[in-house]
Amino acid sequence: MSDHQTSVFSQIARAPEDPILGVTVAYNKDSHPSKLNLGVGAYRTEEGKPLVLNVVRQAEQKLVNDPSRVKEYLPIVGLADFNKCSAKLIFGADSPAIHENRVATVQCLSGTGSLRVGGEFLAKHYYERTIYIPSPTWGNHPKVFTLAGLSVKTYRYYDPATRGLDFQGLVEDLGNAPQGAIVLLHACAHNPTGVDPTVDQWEQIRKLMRSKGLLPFFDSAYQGFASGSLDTDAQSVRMFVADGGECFAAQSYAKNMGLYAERVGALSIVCKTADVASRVESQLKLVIRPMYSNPPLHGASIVATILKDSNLYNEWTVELKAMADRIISMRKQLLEALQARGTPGDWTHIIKQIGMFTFTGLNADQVAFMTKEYHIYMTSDGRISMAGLSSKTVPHLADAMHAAVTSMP
Ligand code: KET
Repeated sequence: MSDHQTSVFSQIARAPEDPILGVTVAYNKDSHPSKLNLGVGAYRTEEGKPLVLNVVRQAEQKLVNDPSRVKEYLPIVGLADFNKCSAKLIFGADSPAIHENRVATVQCLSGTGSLRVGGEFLAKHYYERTIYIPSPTWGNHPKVFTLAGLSVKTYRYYDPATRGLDFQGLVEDLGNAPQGAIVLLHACAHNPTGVDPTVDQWEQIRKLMRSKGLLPFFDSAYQGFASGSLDTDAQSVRMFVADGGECFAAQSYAKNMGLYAERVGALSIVCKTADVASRVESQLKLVIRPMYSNPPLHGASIVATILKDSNLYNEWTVELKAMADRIISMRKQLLEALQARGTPGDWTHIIKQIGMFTFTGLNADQVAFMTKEYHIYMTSDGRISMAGLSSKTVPHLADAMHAAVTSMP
């Protein structure tokens, strides 16, 4: 029975806010003057302002001044220059895989879109539809891959007792994975833990995975943000490409170029031969066309302009290093502030962890307390975006952490 007063959706349940982006929604509703958003991984300046990189401004100016530019559709795979430069950025300009035309690269909607297109491709064309993701991992990973049609399992990654890598657990779990299973790896600056394998451990992971035919799928959302060097942060990926084996890489320019809202990223699939790569690319087009047809032009043009021009590229590396260094200095300041307050516990993991986030070890109740009493917003797993912190706000955060730890141990 239907009547015109009743919506066909009247039975619909209200969905919860996203665990990460919902933190910003709650923050925006708070009118307290000293509120602080340390939820989403977005870089802010010492003044607490979003940053548009100088090289991005310059590239945009160049684009605006070029009257030959038009707004025609891009090809399904995106901007050719952007794809070429993106592959070079992650695999290295001298990568044999690139020179041998064994890499299929498609422009996608930032890191998330690249993961989703890669996931859909695998669900359609790969024989083992299980993907292993680290525990814990970025909260969107299980949703992206499940909706893509893969079956998601986890492998041990982080040990809360040592606040470090559970290397033995990782090796055991990947060792027990079925032959051919897909393995999601964070290329660097693991989110949310800030804990990365050492080069030696990467080598062991690589050998184990290759011996079992496990398929590596790298998520590279923070290249340059971990060490401040684009090459150092791509080392894990390059080790897996150097052995001649196959590998997936999803790149995002949201963080390292500050292009969050432009939604610009790339999916690369390194194949054994050029012939396979070109057939893979032809099938990627069949995934993309019915999903969003073809990608947007503006962000990709900015990235290509910067990556093609050696002056802009060099300037970018300097600006990127400055962002990475500011985060490292926030780590030092926060640790010192907690030590100065005599906050119970060992907090040295704050300076040992890498990348945008500190995985504090604070529990959900302590986080809720800090939000209620101090108007500090962060994800309930105790993750703090260090990029949202400044010298001015460190004392406020340290006060809140101290109170949370001492009043609700
Ligand atoms: N991978 C990882 C590991 C990641 O942390 C993010 C974003 C992405 C991919 C996707 O980013 P994109 O904007 O699609 O290029 N992480 C931050 C923002 C978010 O959750 O969307 C975050 O963890 O705060």
